[in-house]
Amino acid sequence: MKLHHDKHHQTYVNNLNAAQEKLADPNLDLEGEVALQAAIKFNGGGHINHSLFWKILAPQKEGGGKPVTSGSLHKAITSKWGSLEDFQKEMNAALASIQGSGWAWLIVDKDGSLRITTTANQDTIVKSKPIIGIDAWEHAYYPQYENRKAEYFKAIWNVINWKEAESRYSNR
Ligand code: MN3
Repeated sequence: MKLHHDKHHQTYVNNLNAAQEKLADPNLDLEGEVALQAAIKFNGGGHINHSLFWKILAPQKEGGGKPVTSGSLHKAITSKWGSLEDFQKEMNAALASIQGSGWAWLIVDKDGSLRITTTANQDTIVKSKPIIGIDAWEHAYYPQYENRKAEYFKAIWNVINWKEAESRYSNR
């Protein structure tokens, strides 16, 4: 599975920086400030989401796709979903349910419980900690899979960095 994201991640960063720069203008009125919030939410979310995405993916030769079966995350997933396969099935169903652009997430709530959720556009996870995030924007799969979205959702598990996921969960 190829990754195509470097340039477009930079675009979110550039647009975030531009919006933050404008926000720092002492002559900006309140209307201007409010208008910039959408750009900050979108591009800031895009930056945060992709920063996690790159960490949570790894090429197969670097261990991508290889579940860590000894750790606390694996234990928590199998106790909630029965098996890793059943968890992946539910995550893929969440990915498939996204209308338009968005992300699917495995998150851990403050009480330690795991949950699958989705966000629209570049909305990011606040208040809970994302463990795995999967980009379900068309740009994430179209270059390699065209409209075969389900194939992308299946293949993404071959490059999930379970070591990183485990460490995000156990260091929460
Ligand atoms: Mn993307």
